[in-house]
Amino acid sequence: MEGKASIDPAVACMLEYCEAEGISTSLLRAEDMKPCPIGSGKSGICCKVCAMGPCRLTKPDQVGLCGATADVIMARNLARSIAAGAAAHSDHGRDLAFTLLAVAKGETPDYRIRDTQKLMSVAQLLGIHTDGRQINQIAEEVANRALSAFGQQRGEIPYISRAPRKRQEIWRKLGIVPRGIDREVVETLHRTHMGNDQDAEHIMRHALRTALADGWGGSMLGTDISDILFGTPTPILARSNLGALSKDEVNIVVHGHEPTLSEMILTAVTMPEMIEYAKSKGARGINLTGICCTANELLMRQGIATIGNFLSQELALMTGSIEAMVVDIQCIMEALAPLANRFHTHLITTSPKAKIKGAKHIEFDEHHALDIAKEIVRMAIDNYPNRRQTNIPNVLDNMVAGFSHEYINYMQGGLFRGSFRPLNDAIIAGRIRGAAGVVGCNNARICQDQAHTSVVRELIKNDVLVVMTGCGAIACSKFGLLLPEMMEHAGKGLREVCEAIGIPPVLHMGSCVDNTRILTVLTQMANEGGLGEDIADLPGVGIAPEWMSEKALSIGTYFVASGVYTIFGVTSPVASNPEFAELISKGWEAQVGGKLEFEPDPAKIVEKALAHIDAKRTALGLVEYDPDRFGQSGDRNIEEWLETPVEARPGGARSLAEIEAD
Ligand code: MSK
Repeated sequence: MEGKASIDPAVACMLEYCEAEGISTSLLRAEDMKPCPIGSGKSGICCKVCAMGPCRLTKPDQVGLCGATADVIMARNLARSIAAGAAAHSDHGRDLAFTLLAVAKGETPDYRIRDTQKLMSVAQLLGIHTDGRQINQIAEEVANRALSAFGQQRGEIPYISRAPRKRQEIWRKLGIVPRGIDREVVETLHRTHMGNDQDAEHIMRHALRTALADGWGGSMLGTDISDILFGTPTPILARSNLGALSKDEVNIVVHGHEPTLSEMILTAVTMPEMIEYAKSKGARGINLTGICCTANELLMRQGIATIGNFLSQELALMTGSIEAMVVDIQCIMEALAPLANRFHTHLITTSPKAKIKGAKHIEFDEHHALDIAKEIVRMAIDNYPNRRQTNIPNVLDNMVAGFSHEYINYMQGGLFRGSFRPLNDAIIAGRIRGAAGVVGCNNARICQDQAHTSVVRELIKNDVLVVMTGCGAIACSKFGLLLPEMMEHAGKGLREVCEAIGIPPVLHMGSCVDNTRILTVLTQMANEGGLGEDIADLPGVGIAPEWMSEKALSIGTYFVASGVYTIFGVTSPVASNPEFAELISKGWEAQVGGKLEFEPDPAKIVEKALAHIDAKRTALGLVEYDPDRFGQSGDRNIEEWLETPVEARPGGARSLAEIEAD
């Protein structure tokens, strides 16, 4: 990578340490190992679906040994990545459904249903009868109905009915409503096997269906069941960055994506017997923090600090302060194992689906969750006396997280009058220009957090309300962007709305699975009225400025299939084939209303996003966006008004305090 590796001062500090100690990290390896220009789709395309290849196509009209053309190879590669991403998210959702089933059957004494209201609303969405039934009976049927959505062979997965009616009709007309979550993933692998589906447009249409099985299937079930089991998030204050590691407590870091074990570890670390045990080993207590989306899960519901996003995972170990890093699934670098061995850290894998050579494996089983969590916590405590010199950067920021779609509804009117009317009205009036979902990973090929933060700053400056998830949200949390104070940097209209409701202009909505919360928000906005009838009508965009994972491709594709213009940064896997790039941009737009584009320059991403938002405003017949129309109300004006001498105020009006002082 050229230029700075990260804008995060904590990371910069740790990289200096790496250099001094001669330790390699992904950020440094990115300098030594350049991406393959053909495999990346930049200057050609590579097919390796059979043993006659890999065939590398680098010249115009060149074909593979079997005659496969560049567009078909590109479609196969991209569709397979989308299927892998959909499989990862959905398998996560499936495991949560199994946990809910075990809870309902009374097989897991350590878990309980924390949000019965959410259970009821999910039951209703799934068409499950609730009147006069016990909570456990309803939960069991919800879990079984969720599980059947994975293996279903015909018909439609249940949450399709949650989308705006017009959107459902588009999907049905195109024949892309998922029949079953697993079925669509398997069919992608079948279609892209050597010598099968060999029409790029046809392959990519099924990729849309597969991604929908993720967004409106596995992921959405994952989010809903997590809320049922662990609580639906509401705003919560928390800390962010490596400075949240403790110098004199046992540090346990959870990393990956699942809330199941990490919630139990949280229970274990707050038990008096565990705290006493930590003290007996010379520590002041136990400090639980997280990385990546396991962190986001604990943050959203419990306010547990995040110490970093994807590219900070190796650096966290080098602080020498972590007694145990407990990992579950996804986005966990293999490099952690040799690194942990250089320090005193126990790297503990816990999923039956994810082992790492060199790590300790303590397999998680929800039937004995607390016992396993206590074993892990004890192991971390026992490791505390082995701690040597620590190197924790003194970098810390605060954030407000916890914006579920239920809370966003509630904050616009309270318990009885909650709705999306105020948000829609603010967009219609032009106070808010539009909305953007800025999500996704870090990528070692570009400066960490720079694209996320610059895109978000520009959007709010231009009166665009931003919702975030995943590592993008963590990036912004490290720079104070998730605090209400950031409204100072928002456009005048957006600031008025944030002041009136009391929210930051950037809302943290959760982990990468929780991108489905954004789908629900978009649906509620479309259903509320005044902004068209469909998600594709809304003045909104999706952006993944620093993406790297296959899950990001699946998320981007289900947003496109749901009608959203989605822009990916960093690099384009379709750069060498402009016709194919057109197929998933204008081609998809003509079919589903959303399009997928790749644009590495963050400034151009913002330009494209704003142009799209304005075009949607025009199509809806809304007033033209004017950055100076608003700003006459709000806290700042009250302050200015109070500073104005009474005689210079219109009508000589006085505040209550001034009247009382007289
Ligand atoms: S953890 S998928 S690096 S957002 Fe969800 Fe972060 Fe991307 Fe993993």
